[in-house]
Amino acid sequence: MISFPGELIEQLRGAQHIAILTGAGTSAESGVPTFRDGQSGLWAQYNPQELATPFAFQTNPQLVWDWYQWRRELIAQVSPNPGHFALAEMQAIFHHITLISQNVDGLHQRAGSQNVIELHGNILRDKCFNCDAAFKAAPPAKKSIPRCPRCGGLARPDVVWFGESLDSDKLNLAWEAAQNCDVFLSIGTSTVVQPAASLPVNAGENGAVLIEINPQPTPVTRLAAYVLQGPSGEILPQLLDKIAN
Ligand code: BJW
Ligand code: ZN
Repeated sequence: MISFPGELIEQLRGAQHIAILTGAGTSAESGVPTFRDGQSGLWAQYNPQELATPFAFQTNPQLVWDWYQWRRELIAQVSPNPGHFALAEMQAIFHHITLISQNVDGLHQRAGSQNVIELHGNILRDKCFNCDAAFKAAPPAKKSIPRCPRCGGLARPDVVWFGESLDSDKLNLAWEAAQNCDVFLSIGTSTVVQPAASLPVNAGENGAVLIEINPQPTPVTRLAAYVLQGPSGEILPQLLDKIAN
């Protein structure tokens, strides 16, 4: 059992508005690889410039498509972990929680979370590379790239690649939550990818109590009032138990 500082529990219980930012580490215990973890992260094996940029898709659409289809297949086979469920339950108990995720795997929603702000999109949707029209994602087994029913352009996953802008409505909601919360939790993210990485910094500058949950230090660690070092799938259920009882 983890022993949480009493003050941390009091601050969570008394918070008017809690904002939560999650990253790939939140899904690690479900079996979804993170991006930047040494040996196991996706970027240890694959070059982001060849897979997660519009230029990569323009240059070699089939390579990019195959990689996303492989990840879709993987995600279809996994389930939310106790960390996802604890966050969903927290949202149900405290109605003043904004959940912001960089994850594209939809596992928060599958665990029951509502109104998730998906900053980097969702891998389970496709959109047209040419005209942006949204359409239902191809099944993971589909090897050929579907065409847009509207303009004939190639389908691509509805995720945000490097060099692409985030949806401005979602980003505004995330900024608002970071600026107005009194407690901000940064969970399972390396906080190196902008603009998401600025959310905890911004919240801290606006007076929020910053809490980090991560087995490894990140740029946020030195700014955080509380650092809960360890896997979110273990820490979050215990934290929920403590604040709810
Ligand atoms: C555990 C755990 C366990 C392990 N429990 N924890 C300003 C300065 C410098 C650069 C830029 C800037 N502004 C924009 C940029 C460029 C770029 C950027 O930030 N680059 C940096 C890398 C330097 N940003 C962009 O291009 C963004 N667009 C943008 O800003 O548009 C405007 C603009 C354009 C051009 C120029 C300037 C402005 C878009 C970013 C899109 C990111 N896309 C990806 C791919 C999504 C699709 C896909 O899935 O394929 O999003 S990249 C990847 O990183 C993915 C993630 O959401 C994102 C963040 O990663 P995350 O979640 O933090 O994962 P990891 O792996 O990094 O960390 C995992 C953590 O978990 C670790 O800390 C572990 O310790 C921990 N962990 N097990 C808890 N069990
Ligand atoms: Zn189109």
